[in-house]
Amino acid sequence: MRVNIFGAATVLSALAVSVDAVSVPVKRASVCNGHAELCDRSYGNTTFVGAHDSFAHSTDPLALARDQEIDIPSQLDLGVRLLQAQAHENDGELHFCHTSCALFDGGTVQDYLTTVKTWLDANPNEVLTFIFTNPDGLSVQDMWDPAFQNSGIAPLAYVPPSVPVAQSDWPTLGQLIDYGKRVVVFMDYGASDGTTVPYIMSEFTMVWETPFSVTDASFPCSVDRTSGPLSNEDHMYMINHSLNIDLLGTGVIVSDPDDAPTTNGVASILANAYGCTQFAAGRAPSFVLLDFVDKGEPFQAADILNGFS
Ligand SMILES: *[C@@H]1O[C@H](CO)[C@@H](O)[C@H](O)[C@H]1NC(C)=O
Ligand SMILES: CC(=O)N[C@H]1CO[C@H](CO)[C@@H](O)[C@@H]1O
Repeated sequence: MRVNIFGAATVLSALAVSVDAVSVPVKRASVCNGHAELCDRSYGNTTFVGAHDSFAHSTDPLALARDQEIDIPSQLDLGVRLLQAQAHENDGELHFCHTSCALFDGGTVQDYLTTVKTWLDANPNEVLTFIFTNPDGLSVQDMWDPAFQNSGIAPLAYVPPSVPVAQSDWPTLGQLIDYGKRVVVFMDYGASDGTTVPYIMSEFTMVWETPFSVTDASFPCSVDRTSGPLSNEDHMYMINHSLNIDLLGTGVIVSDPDDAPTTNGVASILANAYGCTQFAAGRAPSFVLLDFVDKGEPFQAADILNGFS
């Protein structure tokens, strides 16, 4: 009897697969980004920890332009699921550099993406977001797309049916994983808005940010960079939660590793997040962007914001 029921179910599910082989995934993820509950949670309703200037990692305390201490695979292994980075052209190639390549050169974007692809292959049930900063407006088609294609990440990148996507309209993490589209790519300037390179999406039409280069430890919240036509409440949002110090009163703003255990502590992150909910219909931030992600308890804070503790 048991055997028969089992057999019938197998035939039925095999039928479902053959009838709609293109759109029905054969296997469904049961744990997504480390939590079973997140498989049914909309991407737009999930809080992710992000690494600011993820490529600018160094253990040398004299490397003042560093914003991280640990490398990209270590950041991802810790639980970082948003990688932020800023690119410039260096010798005709796209490099991740902090402000200028003379100050901190993190190597080519293609090498960086290849490193991330290796990690994604080893961690198939993880959804990852990139927010890339393109201050020089370098061509998405000629410079960015080749780096994504050559690294093998482009086929994993999610392309929504139309843009901008409202906060409540994103697929669940389970859907992104099941359909093999578990990388979400945003760019601040120069995205092609669904035309030439549709997987590189315009950040501010869907994600607003709090101010950056903050030197006030109380992190007063306000909506800084954003763009229409969606209302701010229909955007996801990112808190830029890193505290900077004015280097010896010179006006040069650098990130302060000594302070990171406090800034990345649960109390400081939650206070910043709760200060922002007034601009987001009571919702928590989608992204908590941090310097020195290995300090403090940011993943505990994200668990609280996601309702897990
Ligand atoms: C997700 O939705 C719940 C319930 O409305 C809310 O409490 C939480 O802040 C939301 N989180 C995000 C990141 O939108
Ligand atoms: C201080 C800080 O973290 N600033 C960052 C806020 O986010 C934007 C966009 O991702 C970055 O360009 C800033 O450097």
